[in-house]
Amino acid sequence: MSEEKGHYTLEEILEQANAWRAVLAYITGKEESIRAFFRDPAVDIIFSGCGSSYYLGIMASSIFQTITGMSARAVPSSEIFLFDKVVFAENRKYRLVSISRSGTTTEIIIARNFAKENYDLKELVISCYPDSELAKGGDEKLIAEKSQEKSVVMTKALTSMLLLAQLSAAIVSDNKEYQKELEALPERGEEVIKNFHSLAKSLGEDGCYDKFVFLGGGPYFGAACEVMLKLKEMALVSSQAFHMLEFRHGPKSVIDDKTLVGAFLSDSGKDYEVKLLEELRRLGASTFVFCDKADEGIKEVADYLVEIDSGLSEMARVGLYLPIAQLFAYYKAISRGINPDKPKHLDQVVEL
Ligand code: F1P
Repeated sequence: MSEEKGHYTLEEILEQANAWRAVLAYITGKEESIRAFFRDPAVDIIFSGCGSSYYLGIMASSIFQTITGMSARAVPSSEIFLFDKVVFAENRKYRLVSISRSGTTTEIIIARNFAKENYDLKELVISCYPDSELAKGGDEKLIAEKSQEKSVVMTKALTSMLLLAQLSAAIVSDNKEYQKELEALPERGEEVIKNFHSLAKSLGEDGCYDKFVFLGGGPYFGAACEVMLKLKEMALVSSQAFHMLEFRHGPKSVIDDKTLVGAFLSDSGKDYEVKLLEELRRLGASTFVFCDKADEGIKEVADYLVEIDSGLSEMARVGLYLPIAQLFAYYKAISRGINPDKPKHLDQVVEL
């Protein structure tokens, strides 16, 4: 066992493609129970989680709704028992999808018990631990067992549980084309990590930025939030996340020449997003742009470019960008002398 700083985090980031392979193998044979759980199209799906698992819920719910057409949204687990009328409307039927790497976070357990007692709903658990309290109490469970982690910060567990949610959407909607795209992720993931590891390292080690903003719309908003959290947790730097065009409405005031703006470009919003980046560069920001295929317009607004060239749709390729953003946060931590395996004030699980 190595004592090297950040050893587990780095290993877990780099082995993501294999973790996704294990998820793809695991899902085979689970199709019927997944279809049965989501059979009633008239229910609203609530994704619940804390921290990274909540941000994963934001990604998963926007993808799930887009792919299946079923109504889905994400809430932090605590909202379920503290503000249940905000979460659940009268005369609606719900299904709960509880997401937790550990399956033991106190709030998600309270939330599930509260929701089951008061709203008579069925629950699907997405986790990495089959014998956790959360997983054992779920009506259905999907477990990314090979994605259990030693590091406090979540990296491969997050993208593996995201893949479980994406595969569920493909299965429920019987969308073979989407399923095929998801099956291509491990191979694409390996290429992306190989091609952009050194960019993530050099930018992470670059000390000329002191403000970090991550932007994304649709399925990429949750990704922007997650990277914002990774930078805070691993590197202890101040970072923010916004919906892409929302950044114009006030937050752009913080921009100066020490600001790095990370942007996950979508297919749906690309033209607007490129114009926004033009504006932010005029204000002094540097841009760290994630896209699939970069045309001239994108190249002109990107100071640092992660062009993954996967050929995959915007709902399939979300997880491909995350290893590079995680590596960026990892090297930022290392260059600041911080051990990303054991971030300040944090434990792997928050148990109250
Ligand atoms: C959720 C979580 C993590 C966070 C922190 C504490 O855990 O909030 O996102 O990084 O280390 O726990 P879980 O419910 O997914 O196990």
